[in-house]
Amino acid sequence: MKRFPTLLSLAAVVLLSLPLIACRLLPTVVVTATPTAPPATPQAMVTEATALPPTKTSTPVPPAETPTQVPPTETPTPVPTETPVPPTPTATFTPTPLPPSPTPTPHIIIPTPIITIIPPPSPTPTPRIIVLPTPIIIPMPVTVFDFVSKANNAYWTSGAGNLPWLGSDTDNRGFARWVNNAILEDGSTATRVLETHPQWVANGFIQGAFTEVYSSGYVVQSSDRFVARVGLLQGANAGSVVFRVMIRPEGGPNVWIGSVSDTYDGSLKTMDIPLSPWAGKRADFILEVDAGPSSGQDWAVWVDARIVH
Ligand SMILES: [Ca+2]
Repeated sequence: MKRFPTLLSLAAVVLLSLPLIACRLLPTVVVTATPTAPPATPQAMVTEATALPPTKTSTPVPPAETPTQVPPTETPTPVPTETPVPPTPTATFTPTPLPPSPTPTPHIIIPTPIITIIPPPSPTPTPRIIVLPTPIIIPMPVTVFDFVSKANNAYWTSGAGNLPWLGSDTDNRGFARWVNNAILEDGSTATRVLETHPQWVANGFIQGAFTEVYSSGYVVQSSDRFVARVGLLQGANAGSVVFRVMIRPEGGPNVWIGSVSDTYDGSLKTMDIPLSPWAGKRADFILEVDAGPSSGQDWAVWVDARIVH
């Protein structure tokens, strides 16, 4: 008796499953059947079966299946369509056609000269170009006759008559002599001077006739001059004299051509006398010193006396 309820249960399950299967096949059919009686529990059925004989008409109605709710259809999210990126144009390399190669020109090979550069020696400084001013050419005068160095050949006289050459500084007739390394009134020293002291009297004088100029054959040139520097020796404080020069040209007359006075003033005097008036003539000269009112300390000297050309 226990197997029978089990078979019934299986049959009930199959019956109940049929609508479900039908619903699967027909999803839109909704079953609205309402059960007429509540299902009996197996225990009750067992109890009823015990009390009443089972009938085949009392087939329990399977419970209505709760309609299956169809899940809402999910709205598909629109997928943004990607904007197509235009393809980047690819740089295309177009090869530049090469110019046609020129016709090769025949080369003329000229041999290059070999230049050897000789470096200057380093220690030698760069030479400078010094521009000098235009020189002023002053012709040095040529000495035609030197009265100082030829004084020994002159004829010396004074108011007392002829005087010896290389007189003595103690001769009161006057005297003529050379003085070497003479210290002059201006403090300078001359290698050799001609001292001519007049006679030791007031207005005394001394003369030297340089006839050698004439006897040497000298002829005056137009550019000749007589030049001299005269003065007193150092210490001749009371000295005061006059230097004079005479030309004695051929055929005369004799002429005093120059004179210069000097006192002990610390400076020498100069004479520069042109001889052009006697150009072309032979001549000689006389040098004279006058004492003036006093002959005291008339230590008169010719530092330089020359005819220059
Ligand atoms: Ca004097």
